[in-house]
Amino acid sequence: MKTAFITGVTGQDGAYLAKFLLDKGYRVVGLVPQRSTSSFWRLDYFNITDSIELVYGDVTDLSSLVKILRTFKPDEVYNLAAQSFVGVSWDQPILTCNVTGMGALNVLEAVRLTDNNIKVYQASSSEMFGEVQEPIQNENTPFYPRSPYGVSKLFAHWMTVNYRESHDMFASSGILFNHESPLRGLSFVTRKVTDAVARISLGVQDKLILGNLNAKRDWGFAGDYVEAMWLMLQHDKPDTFVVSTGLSHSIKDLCDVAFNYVGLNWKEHVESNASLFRPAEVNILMGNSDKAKETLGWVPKTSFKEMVEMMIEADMKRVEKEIAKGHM
Ligand code: NAP
Ligand code: F7E
Repeated sequence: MKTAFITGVTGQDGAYLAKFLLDKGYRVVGLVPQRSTSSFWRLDYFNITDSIELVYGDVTDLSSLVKILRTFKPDEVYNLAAQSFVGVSWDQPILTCNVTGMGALNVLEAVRLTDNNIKVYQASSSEMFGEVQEPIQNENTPFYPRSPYGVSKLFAHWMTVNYRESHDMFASSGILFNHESPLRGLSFVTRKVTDAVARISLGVQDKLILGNLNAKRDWGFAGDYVEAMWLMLQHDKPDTFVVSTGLSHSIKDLCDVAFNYVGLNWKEHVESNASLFRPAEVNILMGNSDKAKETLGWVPKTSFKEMVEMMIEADMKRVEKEIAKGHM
């Protein structure tokens, strides 16, 4: 039986990946940072909280990572831990760089110090392309990050490449474009929209205030994307792969699809407020994942529309339960 160690196991991707690996017969060990209130709602969603060995530790604490690797001797490490909200990275640039950037280096260093045969997956991001240098981005597109988050991810990406090249480690970097699901945090735009659509259609909200409606993203489904992470570590050599759908939609398109699904016109409910604009915006992202398709046999399975509708269905059920309990 293979053992996988996942940092960020309580996040969106952590939950999908843990479920995916448990279904494959892995022993899954998950890192849990100390918080005043820990929440396992995403793991509970899949009913897998008790199937994972959850251990306290933090990616900013190298000693905790070394201790865990020595104890559990994993075959594969998936570094998903991050301060992942781009907007907050301007308010907390140092924390973001410590967790998202230095945290990744700590994971690589912990593996090098413990057993450099352990395979490492680093969760890199399309935010590294930022102010895009080519209309469609692939593994050879130059980077131009536009936020402290993007800069910290670029540091982590190059560290992963550097550990691969200088320490002969199996360290792969997945440059994943935006991916969403019913487990997405409520502050990200897709979930903010689907949650509002559920509330508006059930009569407990009227308006939705968003920021820049013209930004465009290449949005995929998290459940599809965690398979690509795993495939990267099953490949015969470590490498860098773009994971995307190849299609880009604006926030207006997102609103249109989401409000249409419940028979509403988004223009009657959505307002754009400049206070929610970012200091530096990533205007458009669109990825080319041909390398992942040809090398790993990975293709996205879920369309943008299917994903948005899946998220609305889940939000409707949750909001209906809240209304029934009088929690509005
Ligand atoms: P997420 O939901 O925000 O999850 C982040 C996880 O990191 C949470 O479990 C969080 O735990 C944990 N974490 C935060 N600080 C930590 C620390 N100091 N030590 C250990 N764990 C810590 O993010 P996601 O959407 O699942 O994304 C997973 C990874 O992929 C992240 O690295 C993200 O930056 C990257 N990524 C995401 C996307 C996307 O579209 N989703 C695209 C490209 C790359 P708490 O909740 O307890 O803080
Ligand atoms: O913003 C615009 C916003 O916060 C998407 C993270 O997982 O994907 C994610 O980063 C776009 C931006 O995601 C609102 O200005 C408009 O242009 O959903 P988001 P993100 O910044 O693309 C990448 C790949 C990651 O790696 C990150 O970890 O939507 N937008 N109005 C808004 N965004 C938010 N959050 N809220 C709004 O009201």
